[in-house]
Amino acid sequence: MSLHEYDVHSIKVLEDMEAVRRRPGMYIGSTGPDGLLHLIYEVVDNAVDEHLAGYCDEIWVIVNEDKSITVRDNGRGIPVGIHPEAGINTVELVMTTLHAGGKFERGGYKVSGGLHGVGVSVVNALSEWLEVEVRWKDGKVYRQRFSRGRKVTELEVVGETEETGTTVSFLPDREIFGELRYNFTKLAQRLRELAYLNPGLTIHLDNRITGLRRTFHYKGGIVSFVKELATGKDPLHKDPIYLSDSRPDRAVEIAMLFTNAIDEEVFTFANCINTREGGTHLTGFRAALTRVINDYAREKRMLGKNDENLPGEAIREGLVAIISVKLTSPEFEGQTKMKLGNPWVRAYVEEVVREQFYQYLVKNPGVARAIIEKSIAAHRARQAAAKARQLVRRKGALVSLSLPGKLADCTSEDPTVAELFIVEGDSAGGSAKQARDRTFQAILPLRGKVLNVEKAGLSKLLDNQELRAIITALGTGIREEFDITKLRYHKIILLTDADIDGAHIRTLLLTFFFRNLRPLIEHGHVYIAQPPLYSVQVGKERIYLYSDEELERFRQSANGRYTVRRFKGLGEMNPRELWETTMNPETRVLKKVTIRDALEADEIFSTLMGPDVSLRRAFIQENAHRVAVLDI
Ligand code: 1YM
Repeated sequence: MSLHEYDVHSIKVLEDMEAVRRRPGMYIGSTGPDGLLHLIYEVVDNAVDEHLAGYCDEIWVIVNEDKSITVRDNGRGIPVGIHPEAGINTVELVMTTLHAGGKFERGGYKVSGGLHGVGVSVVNALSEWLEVEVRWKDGKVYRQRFSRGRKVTELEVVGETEETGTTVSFLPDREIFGELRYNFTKLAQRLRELAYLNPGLTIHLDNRITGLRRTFHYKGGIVSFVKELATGKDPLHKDPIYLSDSRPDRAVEIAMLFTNAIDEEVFTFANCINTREGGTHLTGFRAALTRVINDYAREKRMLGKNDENLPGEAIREGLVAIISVKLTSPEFEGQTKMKLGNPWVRAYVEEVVREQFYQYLVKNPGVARAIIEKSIAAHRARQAAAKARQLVRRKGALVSLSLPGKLADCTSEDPTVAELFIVEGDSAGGSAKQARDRTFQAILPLRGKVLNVEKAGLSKLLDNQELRAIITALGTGIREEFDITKLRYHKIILLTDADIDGAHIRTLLLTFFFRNLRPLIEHGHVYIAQPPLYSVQVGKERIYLYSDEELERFRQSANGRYTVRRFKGLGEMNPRELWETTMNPETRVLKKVTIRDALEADEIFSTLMGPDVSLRRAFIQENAHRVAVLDI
């Protein structure tokens, strides 16, 4: 490569790194807590890719005391030689080149598309410093350092070693991320998920800020994952059903367990990325499942000639399953890039499930019978429920006739302007009732902790007074019965304290909405109010501050005397303050809840309420340290 080419290359590098720093959101989604996690995932993904390529079986993730992150693997090490096309060492190339796809074609089931797979150079661009260490097969340790995407040292030999592997350490740039606060709960969950999806892999998490250490290793892979998800769910058979197929360019693994629960819990992954919006792998799976069950049921005469087919929803009632596909070039689409798009995957998954699930049923007739009997019962129950509903409707017993007693309704009957505040606690509810503009704002106070909706079935859920009050106030009905045209308020605003308890209740409510009233979130009707944490009096003027960072910034810029008051809870605000800061549409700040937020709440919730005691303990400990935030 000539000098000229080299200059052109380095100018391009600087431009690329600058572009990432100017618009970080484009590359990592946000510069909030999720963005920080993204940086870690990006580096971890490279180590996982090395595992998938067959060379690495252990990964360490360390959160250092200075808030820098270290990720280490025992793979081959990023190649240290000069890259034939670029003319610079490959480590530097990987760390400074935005990989726009095809730049360095790497084989295997690499992560691509979506928000992951933007490349580790993005991490480099957004780090105050980044250091790569490669333990190479020539017995030498190589090191190179960067700062904000720019090379600080050449690749140097700094020692000797008998092992191979890569270590990447970096300190996310505070100029971009502000205060560095990691959501350890989410990080632990993701690493745990990766360990489940890759049974040959051990992942260590060492949090030197909290002193918490965990090791994730699941020999049973997704079979153990499904078992864990199904704990407390009354299974129809003991061992999850496991189906798998693997070819050079594609692989699929499915674990499923049928239970007597009502919910369907099917999680899908493509190249270890959680495809929360589903996609072609899910479609193929569902089609095959419905087909196989109906074919088998007819063969065994559990369904008669004149019986209609069992619908998929009835078959999937109580199903807990993981579908994990791996492919060389996944395409991610959908609103949040979390939906698998490759059309051929549908037929592939469908074929594997049709053949192998059918074989399973033939070999396990007892289980087959149990699944089909459950499906028939579920189908009958659904039909009966639908009939009963029709009957009730005809009788004219409309929900809205009996609004909950605690609801302080608004006078307007126009849903498009009406707002419902769901308020934590009676005293805050009282303040809100005084503060509101009753023409369009309704208040529903909630008492105490809302029911744990996780393990509760539908019938129990409807016994819960607080949740029933919400359902009747909204007027829409829930789940299959949900009818958005009956919605009585177009803005549903959750108003909870700005502390851990408040966050907990908000998580519970979001989970409840997500599982029972999802279209409300999809249509953007659900909001979170943002009450201030502090009120500051400067002479005659009063300012409200919404976070510790805002207070810090205020303190740094303030001159003269001022007094700070911290609100311990909503109940401490007088009605005028509550109106000004949180309820008045002219001055308040509302956060619209997205499906992503709700999904996260759902996951956090599962951790909090789920069977993994150590995760729950970690969550609580971390909150006690005030380092983890529930950012919803
Ligand atoms: C702590 C992060 O990045 N490990 C890692 C990265 C690579 C390799 C091995 C690797 C890949 C290949 C061949 C290949 C990367 N290499 C590249 C590139 N851990 C971490 N471990 N040899 C080594 O894919 O062919 C990019 S990442 F481009 F240089 F091949």
